[in-house]
Amino acid sequence: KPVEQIKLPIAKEMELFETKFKDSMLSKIPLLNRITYYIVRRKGKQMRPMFVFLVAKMVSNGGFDERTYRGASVVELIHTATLVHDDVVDDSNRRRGFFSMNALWKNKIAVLVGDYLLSKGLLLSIDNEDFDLLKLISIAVREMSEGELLQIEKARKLDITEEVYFEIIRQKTATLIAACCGIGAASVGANNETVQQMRKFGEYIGIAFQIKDDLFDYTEDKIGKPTGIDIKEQKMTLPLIYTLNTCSPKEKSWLINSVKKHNTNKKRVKEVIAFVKQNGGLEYTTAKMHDYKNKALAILNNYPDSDYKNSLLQMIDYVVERKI
Ligand code: 2DE
Ligand code: MG
Ligand code: MG
Ligand code: MG
Ligand code: MG
Repeated sequence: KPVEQIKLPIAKEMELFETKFKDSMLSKIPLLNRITYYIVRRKGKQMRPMFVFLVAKMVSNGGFDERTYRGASVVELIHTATLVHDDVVDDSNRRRGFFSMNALWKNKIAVLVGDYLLSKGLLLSIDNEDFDLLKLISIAVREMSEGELLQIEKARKLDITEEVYFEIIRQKTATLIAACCGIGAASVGANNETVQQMRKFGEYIGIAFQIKDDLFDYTEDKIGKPTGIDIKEQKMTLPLIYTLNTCSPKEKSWLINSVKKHNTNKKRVKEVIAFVKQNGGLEYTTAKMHDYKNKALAILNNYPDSDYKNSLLQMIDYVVERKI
């Protein structure tokens, strides 16, 4: 398992983190504890805490601080809050192969649980006077909210530009990974230049991560992941944006018509996917993803070799090569 391999140099930290993260959600309200119990059992790969720990260790040559644990808990709390809210916003019933919060408890409860997790994250920093970490995470919260709204405003427009697409994914996805890497560095007292460099590093990986996610919507369904969901939702992502910008006027109006009027017709969506592929939309998008991967690699080159750096290198590979 690639992720297990990557975790090796921080196995002890990840194990201790488990308990700390669980404790960070405790409440006096029984309903909340039932829900957070469900969250912990359905946890994801915990890539974001891994970024916090690996960056903290890489920039300080294995050094560590209790603040690093709090930084990891804060990012995982905020990440969980955003997913809970995202599934409400997207009206999505599934998350990580299980029922989403809103599917099980309805929107009302999901919105409030998201707010609770957000406040617990912010308070964890405030109570410990980790104001530098608090600032980094707060920037990410603001940008994610802006990114979601920018997506609502622009992603269904057929004349969306590549520039706007990249701004949406930078804000909605990359900014949180940027915060993880910045927080990792800041938690061990790295100077501002290093913190900013690590934020950039995280941003590049985050952009590559979302491009990969958007590519999944066009790639053959071999692993039980549905394709064509973004098209059905009329969400324009890079493969389609590129195709719209490079095909003939006649093909363009067919595409526009497909997305505008036939987006719920499965056969037509499959034809759109086939057309995008034939037009080189996936090669183009994959090349862009690799550009961002290489930008992230270039930053890592400034740091001396270590097990932590090695894990971060594997993490970058995992982001662009993963099958789910
Ligand atoms: C996932 O995008 C992006 C999530 C950011 C959500 C941010 C919100 C505002 P996708 P998937 C809702 C911030 C809220 C806070 C801090 C409580 O494309 O496929 O929907 O994972 O991704 O659903
Ligand atoms: Mg979503
Ligand atoms: Mg969403
Ligand atoms: Mg997606
Ligand atoms: Mg996704």
